[in-house]
Amino acid sequence: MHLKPSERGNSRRTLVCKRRICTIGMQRTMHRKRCLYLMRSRLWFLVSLSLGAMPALAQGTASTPSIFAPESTPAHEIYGLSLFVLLITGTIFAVVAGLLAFVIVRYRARKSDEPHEPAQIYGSLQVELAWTIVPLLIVVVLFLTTARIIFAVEDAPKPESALDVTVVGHQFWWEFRYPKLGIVTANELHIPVSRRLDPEPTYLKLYSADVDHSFWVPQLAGKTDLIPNHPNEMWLDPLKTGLYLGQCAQFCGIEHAKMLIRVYVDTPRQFNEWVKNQQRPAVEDAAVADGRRIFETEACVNCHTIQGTSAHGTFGPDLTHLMSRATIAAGAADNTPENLRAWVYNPDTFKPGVMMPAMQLSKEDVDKVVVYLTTLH
Ligand code: HEC
Ligand SMILES: [Cu+2]
Repeated sequence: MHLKPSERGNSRRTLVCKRRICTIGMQRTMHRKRCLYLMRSRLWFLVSLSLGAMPALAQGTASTPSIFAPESTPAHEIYGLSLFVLLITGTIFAVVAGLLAFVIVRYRARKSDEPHEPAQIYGSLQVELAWTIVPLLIVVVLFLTTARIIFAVEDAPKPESALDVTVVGHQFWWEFRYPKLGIVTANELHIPVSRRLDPEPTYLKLYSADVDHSFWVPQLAGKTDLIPNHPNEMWLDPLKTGLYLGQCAQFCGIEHAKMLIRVYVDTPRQFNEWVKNQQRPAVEDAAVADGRRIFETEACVNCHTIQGTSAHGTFGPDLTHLMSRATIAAGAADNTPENLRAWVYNPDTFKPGVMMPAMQLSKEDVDKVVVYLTTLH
């Protein structure tokens, strides 16, 4: 069947439309309108989606863990390596794409050309050797440089002054234990700033209480998995104080995306003050005895520890110094009385599918418990 070019265009559009969206038998103009409408609404959807994401990105380094701003030796090493790999692969891309573009343009079929088959070439030892050996060499170079960085990071000698922290991954939160300091906390890791001349790195021993997790704070080090029954180790030595964000980098269940990490790199003074406060037993305030009694008589004690009370559970985060943390539920919400109330009333508000059940307390009891919790500095 022969169609004029204009008809051809239209009939093609009709075909696409029929398959994708339109009902049969519509007039062509209708098709075009519906198509435009659909395309426009899709475009708007994408635009509003990206606009919606803007504020999160615009909040800057505090909300966007960047792999391009390393602040600790392992992260610097990885960053350097990634630039090297990018340089090599970028060069390959430029050469291949450039040659391809050149050939497509320079040797395109022209109107004046006689229709004929291009010259056929079979086998060329030189060319085949070249495209086997050159990529092989490139891969060997990439492999060796990567191996060198891995071993340099893994075999770095551990100084006496290093701080030891045990990290336990849980669905869906992080437990941090400082065995030499007798501290147990959750989700927010405090470490001292390191110094170039007198390094004070932090060594993390990584365990898992359930499934695979992965500890990843991009600005401080590469990812390391927390594997059940297979302890791993990693270290950090940030030279700049501040807050570094990270997250679980291994899908570990329904709330994996809300398993965030906050690493506070403190000055030595801040760190010592934090340690002293964490080592104190829980605050006991007679004014909130009601809330404490409810906490101690509910199942809360089976899952949570509060030093100096009958609560010794380890299934959930240690709450002894709950109010020293800026967020709750592994960064899912700010640590405010309203959020605590919403959380204790029904944790699914922030994290659907979380491992803490809604305890079916009355609103008044929740209020009392939360008033108690807010005294735990
Ligand atoms: C079955 C065990 C279990 C019980 C019972 C339980 N919790 Fe939890 N709780 C958890 C787990 C697990 C988390 C961590 C959830 C997450 O972040 O994914 C948690 C988190 C919390 C947090 C946030 C802590 C933080 O630093 O992120 C608070 C506060 C809390 N629970 C209070 C309570 C109170 C109050 C009760 C009793 C009314 C209670 N929980 C009962 C398991 C439990
Ligand atoms: Cu996880």
